[in-house]
Amino acid sequence: MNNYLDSVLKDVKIKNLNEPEFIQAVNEVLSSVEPILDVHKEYEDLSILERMVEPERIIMFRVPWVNDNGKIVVNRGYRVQFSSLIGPYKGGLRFHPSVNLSIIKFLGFEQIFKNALTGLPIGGAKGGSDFDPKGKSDAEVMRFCQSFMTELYRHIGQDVDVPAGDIGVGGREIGYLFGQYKRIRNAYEGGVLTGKDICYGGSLARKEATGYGLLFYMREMLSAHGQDLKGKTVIISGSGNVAIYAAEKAYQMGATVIAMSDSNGVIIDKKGIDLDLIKQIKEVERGRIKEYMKKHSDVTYIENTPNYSPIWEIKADIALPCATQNDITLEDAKKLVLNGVFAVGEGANMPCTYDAIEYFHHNGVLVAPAKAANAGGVATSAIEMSQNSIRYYYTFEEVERKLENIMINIFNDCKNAADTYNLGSNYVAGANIAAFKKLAEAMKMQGVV
Ligand code: NDP
Ligand code: 2IT
Repeated sequence: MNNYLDSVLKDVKIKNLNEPEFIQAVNEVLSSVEPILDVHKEYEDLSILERMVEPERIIMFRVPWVNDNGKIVVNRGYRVQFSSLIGPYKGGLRFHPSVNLSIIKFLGFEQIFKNALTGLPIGGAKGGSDFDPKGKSDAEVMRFCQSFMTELYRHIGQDVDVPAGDIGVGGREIGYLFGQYKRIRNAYEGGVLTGKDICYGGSLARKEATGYGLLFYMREMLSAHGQDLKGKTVIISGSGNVAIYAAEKAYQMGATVIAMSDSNGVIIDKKGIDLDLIKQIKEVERGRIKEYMKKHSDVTYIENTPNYSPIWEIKADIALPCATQNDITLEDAKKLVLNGVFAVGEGANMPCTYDAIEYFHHNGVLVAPAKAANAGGVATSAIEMSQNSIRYYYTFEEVERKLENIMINIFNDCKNAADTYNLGSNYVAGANIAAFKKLAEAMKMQGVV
């Protein structure tokens, strides 16, 4: 790293001492952008990096609500409005007991770059709470969402900040959040949240978008290396929104998904995972993946143990981490390489540690980087916003074609950046550089703000 990068990173480490995920995300970007800083010396004079790593605004708030037993519970709410450089703050809300400021800041930071790659006018943000929707009744989830929105509403708006879903926030939560926002504002401002149901202003294909987009990106990346998905075996961590629709598109492209997981364990079904059953268990019953065995007795189920995910020990051609951050460590990467994996697609945000990515690259494994490969979700959120603005809707096929074109463009941007800076097939660096350049140029034009 050159002196400028080194000093910015040191400063970030000092200022954000107890935020390991945030430091990790900043480190990954700063480790990639040296080649472009060498060409654009003015970026240092303009303090581009210092401005990029500091959120515009952080909001933290108390979320009190009453559970079904009449007890008052207090959670913590967050919204990190990281950058409005190229559009309204935009990014999901995560409800999970592990949520803390470091996690929301890493997600908000990555969102700026991801959103820039979509080519659409959206800034970067993330929010959420340490509330755990698991095991809660619908009424409890509703009361929590109403309390959360009673504070959040004053900070968001369809031209200001547009939240959406992430882990633990799906159609049900977005519905409750939207209802409360509308009630407080006494106005239908459809574009204030995305991921809405179709019946009150959502977009067709938003639910499918992240997973489908990941596979479109994967197809483009493989095709640039003379490969395709036909006949390949795929393992997918997670069985939530991203994982399910990644699996669906993988099947449509001729691959076979042989394993999926949740936070308790992994199901291995060599015949091919029965996706209708996964949807029934996860989307309808909100159950555990283990229940898959009730219908299919000839499959293997392995429990997770702390810091150990058995899914990465399964032999497959392609691995798609679609659960959470730091899911694939260096140890997991070594097992995957030993088992002959040839491509990894990051459906989740920062699912591979930096040393795991380096290990993949050194061993010729192609990596589709999160900021680019999972950008189909937020891109389709932007398409939802534009439909809300024109008070019209596109068909499923129209949205899917737009999504496909966006993913093709994103891959080409990553590849062009990798080619321009002689990075070979390091699309992780390619994505960081392509996004960084757009943001740095916008920052240059807008003055010191
Ligand atoms: P969901 O809540 O729908 O699903 C999350 C899945 O990951 C569940 O199967 C969950 O298992 C598993 N999981 C979550 N946390 C852990 C953990 N700590 N350890 C093991 N497994 C875990 O979320 P999404 O599918 O929406 O999000 C998945 C990932 O994709 C996240 O990293 C998110 O940031 C990213 N993403 C999401 C987008 C979207 O549009 N939704 C867009 C781009 C990225 P369990 O049910 O047992 O908790
Ligand atoms: O990480 C992500 O890109 C998301 N969770 C989706 C964000 C959005 O605004 O649709």
